[in-house]
Amino acid sequence: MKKILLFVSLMMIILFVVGCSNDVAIDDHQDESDHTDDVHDEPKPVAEKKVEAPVKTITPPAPEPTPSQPAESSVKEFTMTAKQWEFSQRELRVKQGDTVKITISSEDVTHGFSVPAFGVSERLSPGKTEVIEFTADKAGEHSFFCNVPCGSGHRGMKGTLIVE
Ligand SMILES: [Cu+2]
Repeated sequence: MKKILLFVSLMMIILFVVGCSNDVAIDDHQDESDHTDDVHDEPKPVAEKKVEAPVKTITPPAPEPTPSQPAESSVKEFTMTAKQWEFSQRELRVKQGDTVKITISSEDVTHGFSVPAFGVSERLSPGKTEVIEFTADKAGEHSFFCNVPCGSGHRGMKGTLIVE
């Protein structure tokens, strides 16, 4: 008797497991209601379409050339004259690293041409042309002036060398 009971319950269990796993409607395991399989089957939730947002690739701006590597240096030539009491050019503009070449002469008395920032100090004797050359390796605004006393307007003989 015991064996039969065991067998029957075993069968029940197997049926139950099979019925559930196969999703096959077995009357025993269905509700008393008249639900048909179709109704019973819940519509599978439609898998949400993953709309992938367009990936925004943010390109970092190209690194600027390092300031320690100045662009091509070149020779910047200037021709100037000195006279009482001014230089023919009050502003010279160059790029850092440029070679500055200044051809300069005096039109009257002895003058001087000095750019302390670059160790330039030239005496300009009348009738003589001097060529001054140096490397503008320091950025900034550097003053140049006459450093030979030449009269009442001597102090006004000055200008600016701009190194960018
Ligand atoms: Cu002077």
